[in-house]
Amino acid sequence: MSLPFDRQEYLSRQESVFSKLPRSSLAIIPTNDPKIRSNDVSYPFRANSYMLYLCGWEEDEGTLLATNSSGKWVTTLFVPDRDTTKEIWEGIRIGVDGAKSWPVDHTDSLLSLDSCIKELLSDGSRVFTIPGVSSSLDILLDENTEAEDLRAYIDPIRRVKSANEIQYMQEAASIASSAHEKAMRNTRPDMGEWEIQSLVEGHFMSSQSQWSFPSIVGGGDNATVLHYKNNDQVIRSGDLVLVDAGCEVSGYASDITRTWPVNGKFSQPQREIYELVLRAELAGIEACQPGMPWVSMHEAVCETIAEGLIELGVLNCTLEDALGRVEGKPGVFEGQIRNFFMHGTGHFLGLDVHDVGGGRQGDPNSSFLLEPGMVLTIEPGLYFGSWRNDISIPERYAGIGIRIEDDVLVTEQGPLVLSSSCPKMLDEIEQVVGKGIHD
Ligand SMILES: [Mn+2]
Repeated sequence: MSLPFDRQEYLSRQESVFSKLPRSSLAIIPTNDPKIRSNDVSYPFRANSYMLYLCGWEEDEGTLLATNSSGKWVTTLFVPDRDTTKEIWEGIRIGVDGAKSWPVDHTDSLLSLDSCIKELLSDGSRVFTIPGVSSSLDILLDENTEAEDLRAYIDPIRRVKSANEIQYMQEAASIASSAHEKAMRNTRPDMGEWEIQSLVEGHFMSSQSQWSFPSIVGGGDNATVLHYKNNDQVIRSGDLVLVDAGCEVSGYASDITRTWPVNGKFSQPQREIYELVLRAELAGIEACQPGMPWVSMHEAVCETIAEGLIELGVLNCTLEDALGRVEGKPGVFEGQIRNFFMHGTGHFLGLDVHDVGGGRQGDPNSSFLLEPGMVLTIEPGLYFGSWRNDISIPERYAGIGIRIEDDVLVTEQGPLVLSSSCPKMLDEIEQVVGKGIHD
């Protein structure tokens, strides 16, 4: 089997991380624990992203250990032993010998991991690990030492993608763009949300990909529930459908949202809100410039939405009241726009769909600047749930939920939209919806 990256790329990632740790320390990177769904059926296994990042080990057990006792970092990958009885049922394992072709210095049996860790701990080395991933490792470390969080050293490195990583992310964005377009082309009134889901996810599967998070397919009011997941309602003519779905290529995620009218024609009120969300999204993308603060996209989006909601008469207040800036907290807005746009503008994207290294816009701890190689989503939305009884929802827009989300790479020349092949403009969408497949 071949790994997504060559040996050198993994080794240079390891070097970037480990060279920042104190000498005479120990780093332990576990993979996820397998999870039982019920009785003897497990959830499909997905390796931990830190493990994939540092050495590409995908099997459902394994731990990477890095030690530095003589001034040089040495890595050992502990993996399950070959076991014919288990392999008859579950497939051939890579095993200790097979794992030697992974980008590590040594391999060893997982059975010797605990005693090896205990021995290394006995000299009082500082220990770094990813907490909350493997419960048995957490217990072992808790009993023997005070482990420190390795994520602080890896996350800033994972934040900036290499050319090879960007290639996989472009592929994931292209597959998800086609999946959305395919679903648009085959949408008709009175379709079930699940049927649209099957068009999107069927395309992922036929492209040898899989979802990077459970797909959201919400018709009408269901689009106003941010993490709607039932996908079990029929969508009537006159309603919009919101589809938030993405896939993975070699572990790298895409995450795209489009909203379209199931009968192929936006009503006037739907058009008004769609145009505003689109304007905000384009302003957010434009703000993805190298050297700009992480909060700049959220600022641009919120300002556009506040102005637009005032223009449409949804808000009857000053721009400042609509935004409700919080002194000393750039990128934090608590004004009336939050009744209708209640989430962040986006997040980093990578091996995790909500990738590490950022935090949400408005988080005062996220004060870094954008750099070429960062990939993030821009995803403003407006939600007028007719079921909301805590705020007043304008009659004209009741039942409308619209979000538009693209995957954006920051380059020296400015933003590059990886999901640009997915229809987004109003007339493009009206031309595509319900028109059948043209691959
Ligand atoms: Mn997203």
